Parts: sequence; C-alpha cells; structure tokens
Amino acid sequence: MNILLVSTNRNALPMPVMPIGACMVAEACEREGHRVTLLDLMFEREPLAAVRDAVRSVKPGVVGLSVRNIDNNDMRDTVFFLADLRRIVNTVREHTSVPVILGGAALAVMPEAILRFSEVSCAVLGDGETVFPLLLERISEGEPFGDVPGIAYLDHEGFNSTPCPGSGGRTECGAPDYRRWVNVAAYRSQLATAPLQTKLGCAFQCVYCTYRKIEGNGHRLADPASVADAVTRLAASGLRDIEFVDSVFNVPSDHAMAVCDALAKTKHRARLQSLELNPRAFDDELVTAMERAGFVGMGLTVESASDAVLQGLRKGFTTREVHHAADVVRRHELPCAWIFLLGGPGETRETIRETLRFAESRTRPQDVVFFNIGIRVYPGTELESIARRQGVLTASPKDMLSPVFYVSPEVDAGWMMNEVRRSMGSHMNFINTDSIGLSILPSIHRIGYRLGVRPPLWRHTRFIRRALRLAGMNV
Ligand code: B12
Repeated sequence: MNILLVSTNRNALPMPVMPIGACMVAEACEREGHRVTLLDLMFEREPLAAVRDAVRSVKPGVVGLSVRNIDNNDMRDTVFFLADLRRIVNTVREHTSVPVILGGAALAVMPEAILRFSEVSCAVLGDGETVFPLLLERISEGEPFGDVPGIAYLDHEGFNSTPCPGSGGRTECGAPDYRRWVNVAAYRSQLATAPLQTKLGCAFQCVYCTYRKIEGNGHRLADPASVADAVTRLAASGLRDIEFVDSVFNVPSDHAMAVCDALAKTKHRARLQSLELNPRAFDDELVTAMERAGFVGMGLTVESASDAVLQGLRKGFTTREVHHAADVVRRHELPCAWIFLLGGPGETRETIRETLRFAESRTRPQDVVFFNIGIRVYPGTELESIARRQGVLTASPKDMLSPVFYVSPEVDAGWMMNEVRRSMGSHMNFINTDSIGLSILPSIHRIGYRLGVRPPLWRHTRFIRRALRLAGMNV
C-alpha cells in the first residue's frame, strides 16, 4: 500500500524536535513492504498546501498523522496545538476518502478527547512500529480491526480501546535513519538533537505524570551494545548531538551504567545528553560513567526542594536526595539543568522559599535552573482526583483537552511568579516558562549554530540572558 505519514508538530520552542516516532513508524511500514512517504510539517511555510500536494502525489491507501503535543504546558501563556490538527484532517479529507489514523504521544494521553476533537475515528495508542503495521494489514484486506491490540476507536457505541501489547522485557535501540525522512540540516541549524531511546517505560508514581500511560510502567530495556551501535551510526552520519529521550534515563541504574560503559568503550564521537535524570539514583559513579560515555549535559528533574511538596507529588525521593544530587553535581564538570515544578499539592509560600533558597545556594552559576509554575492536569491522573477533592478543578474530563492547570490552593500563582522573577533578577542562570517560550529563541539558535555553538544551548543561559538584557529586553 502507499502510506502517507504526516508529522504534524510545528512547535519550534524551546527548540524543534525531530519526529523520532513518525520515523520509526515509517521504517516499520517499509519493512512490511509498504511504500512510505513522510511529510514533516516542522519547517513547511504553507503546511496545508504541503499536505494537499502530498495527498495528491502519493495517492495513499492510508494517511497516518503523528500528533506529539496537545499544548505547551505553559499556564500563563498557553498555546493549544490541536486546532491545527483539525485543519490538517479537513485538508486530507478534501482530497481523499481513505482512512485517517492518528498516533503519537498526545494520543496515549487523551485518546477519546483527541479523536472527538479532530473528528477522526481511529488512533494507535501503543508502539506505532508494532501496532500500525498490524492495522494496515487488516485495512488492506478489508477486515475488521477492532481487536487489534493497542488502538482506540469511536463507533456507533462510543469510545473503545484495546490493551497495548507487551510492557516488559527487552527492546532494540531503534535509531531511525533520520536523513532519509526529515530535513536534518534545518533541525541542526536550530540546535536540535537527534532523539534516541535506551529503554521504554517508567515505574515511578508521580501524581501528575502521563509517562506510565504512554510507555507502560514495566521497563523494556535496550541491549546496551545496541545503544552504542545506534549512537555510532547516527554520529557517523553527521548527527553528533544525540539526546536520550527515555522517560527516566538513570533508572534502572544498572542499565544506565551498562549503557554508559558500552558507550565509553566505543569511539562514537557523539555529544550526548539527557534531560530526564531522577535524583533518586544519582551518584558520583553514574556521573563519572556519563562523562566517560561522552555526555555534554544532563537534566535533573528534582521538581522541589521541600519534603512536603515532594511527598505531595509522590516523587519517591526526599530533600536528602536533592541535596545529595547538588553535592554530586559540584564534584563534576558535567553541565546540569535543574528542573523545578512549582505549585504542586502541599506547596505554600514557605515551601516556595525553601526551593528558591536551595536553587540560589546549592546550584552552580554555570548551570541552568528552570522553574515551571502550575501543573497541567490530565484526566485519569492522581492529580486530577486531588484537584477535584480540593475543589480547584471543576472541568469534566472531556473538557480537559483545553489545558487546565493545578496550583496548590495554599499559594497564589501570581505571587509565585513574582518570587521566581525576583530570584531570576539576581541569578542570570535562572529561567522560567516565559524564557523557553521566547519568540526570538529560534533566531538565537540559528545565530548560535553559525557561531559554532553546539547543544545544549542552556549551558550559556547566563551569558544569553545578560546579552538580551543589555539589548533592552526584560528576560
Ligand atoms: C524527551 C521529551 C522531550 C524532549 C525532546 C528532546 C528531543 N530531542 O526529542 C524535550 C525536553 C525537548 C521536550 C520538549 C517538549 N515536550 Co516533551 N517529551 C519528551 C518525552 C519524555 C519523550 C518523547 C519521545 O521522544 N519519545 C520516544 C518516541 C519513540 O515516542 P513517540 O514520539 O511518542 O512515538 C511513538 C508513538 O507515539 C507512536 N507514534 C508516533 N507517531 C505516530 C504516527 C502514527 C501514524 C502512528 C500510528 C503511531 C505513531 O509510535 C512511536 C514509536 O513507538 C515525552 C513523554 C513520553 N514518555 O513520551 C514528552 C512529551 C511528548 N512532551 C510533551 C510536551 C508538552 C513538551 C513541550 C511542549 C514542553 C514545553 N513546555 O516546552 C516541549 C515541546 C517541544 C517541541 N518542539 O515540540 C508532552 C506532549 C503531550 C502534551 N501534554 O501536550 C509529553 C507527552 C509529556 C507529557 N507532559 O505528557 N520533550
């Protein structure tokens, strides 16, 4: 069959991300003998015209739309991305009547709401590279597909979904041949990294998180040697900036260590990073192994430096681990991004002060500290129940596609934002959601790239903020 896949993500903030999922699905379909065209809308000037032209020229038997983001998770300046999706679906339908199938991380988060909103009747929830080919087989043979594992669909009875296949065991590190599918030069010129997974799944229980829903709570670990192979292959093809996009990179820790050891033994010439490290399994041994493996940056998702809040978020670690992480970071050279999530259950003015005190006194000036304020609430999460119990959430689950945010009733969002801004005033390495939503960020990336800067750009935050302030910007 002719398959047209469209990667619908056009969000270039904080930087464009290469559509790893759509590329993996494209390669899986080819392995099954289909002819695949992947249209990546990221850099298209006229996205709807590009979709129309692709439908006309490919004459697909099925159109698959990859949907990554629902919104930008920013409480103050919320951007909702799915209106574009509806326009893309309408454009496809104006030019063909073949089945349209949705897939991507957003679908696993809110399948029913997205299907209804986009007026599409079928989506893949599980790993697209396994499920989509099965679905295509049924569609091409004109057979019913309601029992294919890992899908969701709307029919005359309403919304249905089937359980996702397999959530344990091992997996191969699948590095798509990005150069075949997307405009790699355009991504690189905006300091994008090439995504790669060393595992799937997340076993943590954080109250707000959707990762378990997307990837399952059992780990599927890639053979460390296959990770080293994939990194070597990508780096040899010119994609030297590689980011591990696991839900959590350093858990299970023996696997992370084995991956680092395999990488350290390989001459890969890649610059590696991961922004998803948990302070629980974070020690000198790990950071030394990461440095030997070729890491140039890491992100610690500490969220808070207050025990009450860490408990309220069910992070599974305490301030002991947070302070220990600060000690470890200080003993190494590896640049670190500290990621905080303010306003969760249990947050008060005092806990905010505690977290800011930690950030101001325990992080290094050369590192970046990112504060996210307010937490996006997704249906089915424990945070939803907490918010309803506390009377701060009244929207029904089907209305939560339009972003709703949780802020602890014990603290005012405006006050928190002011406190963070005050702290940012004296710490040029601190940033907030306004900073990663700056419309000039793509230009900064392009200029940086031309000047020879390579990811992660956040290493230079304090210099960039100072320069922008000198230019009169209030950043
Ligand atoms: C790593 C990560 C990042 C990294 C990306 C680094 C990089 N170089 O790629 C960073 C930190 C930069 C980032 C940024 C953002 N992220 Co993010 N990110 C993730 C994370 C943890 C993994 C994404 C990933 O690459 N997965 C691995 C690939 C293989 O999976 P996949 O793309 O989903 O594809 C599979 C399936 O979805 C499916 N599939 C995909 N396409 C298709 C198409 C078809 C037709 C079919 C059938 C199947 C299919 O098959 C694929 C293979 O199995 C996810 C959470 C998660 N666990 O998924 C959040 C997630 C995707 N991010 C999210 C968000 C919101 C953002 C930001 C908007 C945050 C912000 N405020 O800046 C930005 C947007 C960036 C952008 N330009 O678009 C949300 C999106 C959903 C939502 N709530 O809107 C997620 C789901 C987290 C969450 N909150 O629930 N992110």
